[in-house]
Amino acid sequence: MTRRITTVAAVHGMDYENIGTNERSSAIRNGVEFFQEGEGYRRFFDGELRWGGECRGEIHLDGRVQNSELFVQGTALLYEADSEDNWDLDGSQPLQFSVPKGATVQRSAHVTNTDEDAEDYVHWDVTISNNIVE
Ligand SMILES: [Ca+2]
Ligand SMILES: [Ca+2]
Ligand SMILES: [Ca+2]
Repeated sequence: MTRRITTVAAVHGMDYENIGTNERSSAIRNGVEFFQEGEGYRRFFDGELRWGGECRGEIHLDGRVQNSELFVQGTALLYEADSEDNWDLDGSQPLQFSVPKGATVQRSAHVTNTDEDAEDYVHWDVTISNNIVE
């Protein structure tokens, strides 16, 4: 049986500034993906927020369906340096949870800049629904 996996991710972030006002941004990201029973883990959602000239938040979710339940493994990342395209990883948080058949589950990830003395963060509220395709 095919499952339809619907993801809605609300994201907001803060870019700390030594001088002047901290820079904030927010967005909503959506995704729909289909899984067959027993497939191996594969990517079903990528989300990104770039803001403030220095920050990029990312979230990556992989899943597999077993007995109609969706098992999710993922990671939320915060990159911060002198451009939004930087690869200076300053924080990460793993995600692991499951979404029973017919259910909607919400999980949050709050990633702070743990590498430097800064107050940058990115926050994700992810809502995933696992429905049968009729
Ligand atoms: Ca900054
Ligand atoms: Ca900035
Ligand atoms: Ca940095």
